[in-house]
Amino acid sequence: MKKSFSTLILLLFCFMASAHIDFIPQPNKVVYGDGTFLIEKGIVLDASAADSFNVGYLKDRWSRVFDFCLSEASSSSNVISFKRVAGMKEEEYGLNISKDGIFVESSTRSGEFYAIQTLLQMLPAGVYADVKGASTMLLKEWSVPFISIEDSPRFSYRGNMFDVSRTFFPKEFIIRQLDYLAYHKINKFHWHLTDDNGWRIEIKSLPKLTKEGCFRGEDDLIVPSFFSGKESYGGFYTQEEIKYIVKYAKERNIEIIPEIDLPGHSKAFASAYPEIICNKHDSSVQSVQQESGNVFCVGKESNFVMLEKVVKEMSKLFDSEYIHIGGDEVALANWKNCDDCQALMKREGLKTEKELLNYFANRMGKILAKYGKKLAGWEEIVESGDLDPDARVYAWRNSDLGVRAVKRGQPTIMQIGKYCYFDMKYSPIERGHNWAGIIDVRQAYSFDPCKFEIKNEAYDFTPEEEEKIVGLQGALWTEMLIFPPHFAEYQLFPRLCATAEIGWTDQDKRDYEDFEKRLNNSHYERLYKMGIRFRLPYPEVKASGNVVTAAAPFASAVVRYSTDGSEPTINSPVVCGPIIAQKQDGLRFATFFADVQSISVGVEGSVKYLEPKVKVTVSEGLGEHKSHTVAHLEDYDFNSYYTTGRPVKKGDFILYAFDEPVKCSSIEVISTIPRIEFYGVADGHVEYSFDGKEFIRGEIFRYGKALIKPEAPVKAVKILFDGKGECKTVAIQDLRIRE
Ligand code: TNX
Repeated sequence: MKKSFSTLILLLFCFMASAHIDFIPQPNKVVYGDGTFLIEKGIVLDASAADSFNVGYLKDRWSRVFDFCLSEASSSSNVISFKRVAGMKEEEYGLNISKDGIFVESSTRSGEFYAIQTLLQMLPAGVYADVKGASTMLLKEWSVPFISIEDSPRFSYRGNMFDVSRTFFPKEFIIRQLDYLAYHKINKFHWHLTDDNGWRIEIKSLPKLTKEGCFRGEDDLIVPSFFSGKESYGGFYTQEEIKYIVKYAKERNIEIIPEIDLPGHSKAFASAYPEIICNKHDSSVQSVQQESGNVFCVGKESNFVMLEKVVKEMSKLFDSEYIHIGGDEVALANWKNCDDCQALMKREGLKTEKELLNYFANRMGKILAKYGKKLAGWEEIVESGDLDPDARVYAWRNSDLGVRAVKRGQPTIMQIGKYCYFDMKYSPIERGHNWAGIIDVRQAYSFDPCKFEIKNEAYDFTPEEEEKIVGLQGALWTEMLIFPPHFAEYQLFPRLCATAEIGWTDQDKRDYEDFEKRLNNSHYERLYKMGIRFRLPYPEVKASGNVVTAAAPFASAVVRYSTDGSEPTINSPVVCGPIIAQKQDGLRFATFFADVQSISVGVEGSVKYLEPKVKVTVSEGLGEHKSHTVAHLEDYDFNSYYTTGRPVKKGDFILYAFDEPVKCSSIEVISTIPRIEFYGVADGHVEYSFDGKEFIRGEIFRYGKALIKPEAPVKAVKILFDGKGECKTVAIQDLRIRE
């Protein structure tokens, strides 16, 4: 008995000693040695050659977990040593742990910084905590395995694109985001600073941009959008804030590439300075996002004078080589109708409006060059016409255009929709867009920026072409992120962890199953300590007769459940085995990792909605879209829906009259198109009636939804519009009526 106990201890010790670290991103060469080094009081930091920011950074993180500080001294044992050596590349480092301590080598401060990041992943996850010792008792010791790491990244560009126009994120949020990127060795932050729904960067010589172009609301020049509400919504970064953010990023080896989205996506600019659009303006010409009057006229020289002012100020604020000028989704018909644009095309010998877009990009390139910056833009800028060989192209829609940019010899960043768009849904039942497909973590991870298919055939780049692929980035567009708080983090993590590994780790060393294991075993906990409200997979729920099981997606997560149809919370009971339930429609299950939770799911098919006969009418003139007619509201097919024929006005209504009063516990009234939160009721409420004559006022719509809990059988339901909302057509789904 005694013997087997000591064998167990020995086994445990061996296991611990050889325990592998769940690094993300995986370093490119890792060799484990035999043994461990014990970090304890007395260890010193020998870092006289190291960058002083890096030293302070390490000490600061250290203080989150250890109850002794790292004092500096030169030493060859019991040490964390940083040495600068010649001949290593930018971002490259070596990290060796032996009985004498932890030894880092690099030629650059960036290599040093990434050695620190790798080291942090070998320490308890508490190193990422905001507050010292907040969630962990401070430790007296910690052992790390003997290890030898030689590491450098696959791509020099490993990025995150972040849209702060559709949803505004204040400075503090951006700072945190930069920390998260640094922890993942992501080194580029593509800051999408302007779009139709708000201009977010202070330009002193064009003050109206942030006086008027950065707020949207009922009384503002820009109309509300994406459920931003009647009140003024918005904000901007002052030049002082931008300088602070750029410096903060740089210290963490992150370069910020600012984007001003031109010449389309410019409604915010045009709201402040309406003179920028073409003189002959046809408001029926709309961009894909249903905006009209959001395109700069290329024929007006005065526009380039204005844009030069913007570039001039920006070039002083950002230290990046490139400034991104957009170029995507321009409603070209604006230029077709414009005499000035047409005259310019004639003068320049341009045959199509696409060529005019290329001309615009090249003009911007010249302005940028004057201020020491290079041109970057979305793939459209190289669709018709040449660019300066240095101009950087960001491919986004599909592989063909990425390949085309590379073949033209442009340095290219791959942000290919079906892998890199983190505003897409993780699964069909979660929130987000789906135009580029459903992107679960596996799909995001499966991307190889140097391997493409064109028309289902593999396209092999030549080595020279491959050189042009500078890297990749994960993109967060933020149309659907105004609620709830932290939803940006849900959409980004853990998908951005996949981006980090694609960018850093050689293709032949990447494996999804292994990545998932590292994520589950260690990295979720790190994300948790960082304070990120990440996305967790929901539980797998199965029912067989009256036996229901719900499995957590990985070992350190649990499933909690409720029985009354409500959302499970941290206080809900944990599922510990099969649940016996005759009636299953009230069961809801969610995965929990500490207090971070997944979406909840029920037993499939257990909720049956009532389908009483109903007649739907709408107020005079509200009309209907030709494919989404009023009749769709009467068929209880939750995939079909009704869309108004014009934008709504105060006083418009939609009336559902049941043939017979309906006895029910609740009625969910849902606007927006099914499964995507667009075209919702932004300013309205519901009413319901027991006799079809007298109506009782119910909830107002919040984020496109309202719930009725009637006290008696319901004869009629009415949706009433209290204002013009977002000045767009509105989509309504069938009522969901519960027994
Ligand atoms: C396309 S990607 C856009 C964005 C949208 C996004 C939504 C690109 C250059 N343009 O304006 O926000 O789709 O997924």
